[in-house]
Amino acid sequence: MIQSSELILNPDGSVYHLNLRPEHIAHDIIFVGDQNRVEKITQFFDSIEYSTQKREFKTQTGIYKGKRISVLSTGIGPDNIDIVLNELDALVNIDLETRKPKEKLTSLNIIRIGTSGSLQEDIPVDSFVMSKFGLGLDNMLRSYLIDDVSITEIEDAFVNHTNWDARKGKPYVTKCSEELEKLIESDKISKGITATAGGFYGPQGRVLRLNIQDEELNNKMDNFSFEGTKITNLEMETAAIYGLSALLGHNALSLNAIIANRASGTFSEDPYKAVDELIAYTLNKLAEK
Ligand code: R1P
Repeated sequence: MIQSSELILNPDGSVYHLNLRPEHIAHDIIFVGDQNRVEKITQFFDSIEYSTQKREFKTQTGIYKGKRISVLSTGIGPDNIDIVLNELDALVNIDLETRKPKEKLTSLNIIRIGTSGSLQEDIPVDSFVMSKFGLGLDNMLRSYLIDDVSITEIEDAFVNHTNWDARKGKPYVTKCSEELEKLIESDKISKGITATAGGFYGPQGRVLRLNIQDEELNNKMDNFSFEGTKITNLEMETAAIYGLSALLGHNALSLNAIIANRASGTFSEDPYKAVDELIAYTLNKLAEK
């Protein structure tokens, strides 16, 4: 039995941070970072059956073209992804009454619709990127036993290529769900490795007033390629989502609208438009499933 200090439930039986009970979530779930993006998606739904919010975690569940979908905001960063994935998994794979893992496990389908900065000149602002792999520059996933899901060959190649300082912890590489990749892919979407940082400024090479440990890191990432696959973009959730989903038995895919190009120093003139287009594209693909 899992103790109440380890799996914390609210008085109404909902999981501690997400405020959700098992009946409140669909098996197809869209993640967004920004809580205001939840309604940008559910405004297209035929109906909404449930809404809740605690802190940055806002969830709405409803029907889109006959399909039950939940949309959930994760907030920013891999630490939040740890909370979101563990609590969602508890909703489907732990009996909250007996506090024991279920024998028959359920796989959720998770698609992130995010915003991100491109590292490649030829992946311009307002385009879309699908993350074939997540490259975690944070250390969150390394609290778990990840040998079965992490891709050591790419990790080692990246560490060598960047002369990565071991004091920052070893980067981890995780993979998307091939099933969801096939469902969503099209010639409109670039594919590559998405680097996930544990912060927005120093961890992504932005210098304001503080010196950073490796000023050349973004250039080195831009030049990195593993068997022809390049690092396309830099954001703050994908590698953690892929890693925890793989460990827990869920299917995950991350899509990002490129709103900044770090190589050319440009920012989208209308970032909301690109996000809206990616939302419409993804919802229609999900409805076809
Ligand atoms: C940083 O501004 C946030 O934006 C990006 C990053 O991953 C980080 O969460 O994604 P979202 O727009 O989905 O939040």
